[in-house]
Amino acid sequence: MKVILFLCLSCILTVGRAQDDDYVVNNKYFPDKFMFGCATASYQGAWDEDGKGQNIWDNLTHTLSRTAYRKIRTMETWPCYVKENWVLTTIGFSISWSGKYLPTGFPYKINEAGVQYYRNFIKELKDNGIEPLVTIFHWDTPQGLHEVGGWLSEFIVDYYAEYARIVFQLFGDDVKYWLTFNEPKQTCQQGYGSGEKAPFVQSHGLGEYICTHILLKAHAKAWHIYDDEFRPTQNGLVGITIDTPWFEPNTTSDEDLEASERQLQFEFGWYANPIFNGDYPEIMKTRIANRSALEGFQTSRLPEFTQEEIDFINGTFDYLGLNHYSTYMVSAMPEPEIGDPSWEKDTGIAVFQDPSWEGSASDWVKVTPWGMRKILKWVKETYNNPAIIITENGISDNGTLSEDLDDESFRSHYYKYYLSYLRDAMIEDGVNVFGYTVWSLMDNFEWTRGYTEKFGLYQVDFSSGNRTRTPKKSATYYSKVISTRCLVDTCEEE
Ligand code: GBH
Repeated sequence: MKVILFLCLSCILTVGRAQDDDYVVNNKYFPDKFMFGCATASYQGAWDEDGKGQNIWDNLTHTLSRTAYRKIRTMETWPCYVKENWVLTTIGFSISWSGKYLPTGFPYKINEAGVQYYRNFIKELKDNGIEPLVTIFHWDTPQGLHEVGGWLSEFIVDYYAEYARIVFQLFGDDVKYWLTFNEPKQTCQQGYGSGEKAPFVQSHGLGEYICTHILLKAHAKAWHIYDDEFRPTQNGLVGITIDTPWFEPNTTSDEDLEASERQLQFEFGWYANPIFNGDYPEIMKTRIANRSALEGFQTSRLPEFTQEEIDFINGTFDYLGLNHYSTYMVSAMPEPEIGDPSWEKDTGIAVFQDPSWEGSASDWVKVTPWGMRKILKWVKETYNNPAIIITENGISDNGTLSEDLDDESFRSHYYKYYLSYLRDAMIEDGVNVFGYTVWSLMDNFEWTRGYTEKFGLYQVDFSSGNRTRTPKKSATYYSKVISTRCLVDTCEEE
């Protein structure tokens, strides 16, 4: 009886928040200079290119068969937009650390053909008026570095920094927008904490903190290398992409408001706070230290930065990349019992989604466009109004070949409303958003979910020899948004 009552109450309470029936789509033109584009990532497209080296995902999907899916080789990214005469202003892609130009992941062996491949690609983009937005690391740790400790070894800081230096040297004359890492939380928390992503290390409440501590130093080192050695001649910008959902307080109680703030700090502030404000969020330092002591640890499971490290990491950004897809509800809960540690217990918050929210092929992506405005406003207020580009935002279908092309009321609708709330955030809340790239240009390899969740504006037929690509209706909608800078039929100046 109690349970039923609770469920009904929560339905009534959440309906108003979830749906904003009177909401009117923003009809103000986007600024002329706003960068619109598509995002992609190296490993999720091509595999087995000539001379490419192994990374931890190759190893898991092929050698160890740890995921149910084997990677299929797709065609290059570029013919797609060129052929269709897209009006993209930017395209995001990542460089593979152990890719064709650096097959071992180590700088002692550079493959000229691989260098030429990236140079041609970047030139092709620029010739078509498209600004390359390049991610240096999107989860594909070279296998050789993994075998000597990967992101749990301090040694990787210098190896990553050296890799970044080479990338700046080779391509920095033409690339003006760099991102050091894509979603470090997924590399660390999923790779070394929960163990849901490669390299599948399960070290709850310990491995993810060690990984993050090391990764943040690698990020800072790459930023400093650019700042000292390349910025004077290349004049580009170096940022980092951090992902976060919006966390909506379940009620307006002080406890639930605090839960929302705390969850955002554990999820996003964990990475953003050291880079933007100098150290881990206070709430993380306090909670993890307290829980560690009660668990019997001699020191906090959250490592401490020295003052020198704080000074080195603080301020290492020129802009922020934000990946945002969906929203969760949060509520305060009793302190989790002391026992085996975990990041979730360290947060101590109940996180859930509203069953009435429209879903997708990915259980974590619900259509909650209002969260876009809230997260942007929160980031602006918490980190002193940084320049932001939304580097990923999108929704998945099941990839049923004939049905999913007709995605007007699904994917086009998602983009229209997310972009509308984004535009609201710019106008109403003064958030400094300068660009947006959808995830993703084409259907691709969705990590441990293989080819079951498809985020592309272009459908890829993975069973056809040349991987036939067909635009979904959302591709047409988005292309129109870019060329008109307007989400609806007619727009007006701000
Ligand atoms: C992005 O991450 C990735 O950057 C991109 O490579 C990927 O293709 C894209 O998402 C679409 O998935 O399994 O319920 O625990 C988005 C952030 C964080 C979303 C981890 C999935 C796991 C949810 N991701 N999250 S769950």
